[in-house]
Amino acid sequence: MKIYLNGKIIACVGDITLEDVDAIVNAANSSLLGGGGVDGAIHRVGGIKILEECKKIRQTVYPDGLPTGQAVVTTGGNLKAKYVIHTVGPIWYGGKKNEDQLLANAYLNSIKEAENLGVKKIAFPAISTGVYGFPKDRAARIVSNVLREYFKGEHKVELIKLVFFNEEDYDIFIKNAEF
Ligand code: AR6
Repeated sequence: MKIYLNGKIIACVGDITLEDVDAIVNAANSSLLGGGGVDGAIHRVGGIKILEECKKIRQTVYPDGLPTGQAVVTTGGNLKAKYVIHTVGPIWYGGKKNEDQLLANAYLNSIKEAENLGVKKIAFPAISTGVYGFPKDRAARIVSNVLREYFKGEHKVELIKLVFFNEEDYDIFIKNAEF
């Protein structure tokens, strides 16, 4: 575990579905109807209620799916976390399709949703760095810069945990983060 910015950021190894924070972020896809990776795990542990709420979001605000970089909220179902913030990270196409900015947007819009909920402690998985193929070292630089800037300004969220699924991903983050 590594602590940054006076305890405002914690990077650690773990399973995000077990995190005891106010809200966990899901690396979803634009369908919001589930998938593999961390998305599959969150729906599996959180239960059917989350999927039902996602379906409702699709029927109302986002009939064409959640655009990349945006975020929406459901309750946490059976998870310890009270809420799940679902965001869609960019698919990596080589870096010329605005992937960096879209990844930053996914983090920032998720934080915005947390602020709207009035919650203080949230946890993120390493969005886009699995199936979506975003380079992990590059993601570490982008995410650390986005979060550093967030905490520099006026901020309502007090703790952001970055939960890596294995030691290797955690190490890549630690080596490349620019706090
Ligand atoms: N806790 C924490 N991190 C996890 C967990 C977990 N339980 N399970 C996996 N990870 P991915 P993406 C890590 O592929 O790249 C889904 O099918 C994993 O090791 O879950 O944004 C969605 O439905 C990796 O580091 O998300 C989308 O279709 C990170 O979470 C698509 O994948 C993200 O990997 C999204 O792809």
